[in-house]
Amino acid sequence: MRLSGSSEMVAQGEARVVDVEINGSGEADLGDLKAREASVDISGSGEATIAPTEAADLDISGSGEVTLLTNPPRLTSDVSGSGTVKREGAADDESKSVTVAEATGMHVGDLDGSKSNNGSTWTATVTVTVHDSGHAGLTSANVTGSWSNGGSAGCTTNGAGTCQVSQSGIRKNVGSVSFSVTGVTHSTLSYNSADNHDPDGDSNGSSITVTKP
Ligand SMILES: [Ca+2]
Repeated sequence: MRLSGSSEMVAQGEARVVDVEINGSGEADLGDLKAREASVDISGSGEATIAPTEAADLDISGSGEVTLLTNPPRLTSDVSGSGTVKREGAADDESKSVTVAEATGMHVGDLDGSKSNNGSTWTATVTVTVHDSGHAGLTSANVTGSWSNGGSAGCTTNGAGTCQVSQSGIRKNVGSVSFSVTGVTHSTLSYNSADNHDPDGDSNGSSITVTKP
């Protein structure tokens, strides 16, 4: 395709080879044209944007500008005058980086409730499991939480990463109580409450309800 004067053209689709010749101040936007090879010849102040996958052959005389959106393995350019070749694709490739979040911290890995009858009252017990980021039971984590019927409770996990809190003396007219974990502390790991989970689904990992026996 040939452009002369100050014409503009935009092309899309697919082509094996695209051959552009611009005389004057024409503009060719072929960034959306899937081509394996592109050949651009600009004389004057023309501008061309190309995105060839395999090869680019650029010939610029004057103040023309070619923007290369891809990073073709074969690139030949002959620039004379103040012409420029911008390699946006190359710049993008160089700045690409992969960020992998480092797995650290801890979270509640399970909450299980149990209850027992004590004559005129009942007792609710919650077993808390604290996991490290690899979901292994974490020892020596200090769990604190609150009961829905008042009061707070805390416990420190054992070698298996579990500990228990319980509330006794609950009146029989109280049908259920909930225990909500309000915090977990550890000497080295920080608490990520967003990771709390419960494998058996009887809680959301942060709060569990125990119904009376
Ligand atoms: Ca559970």
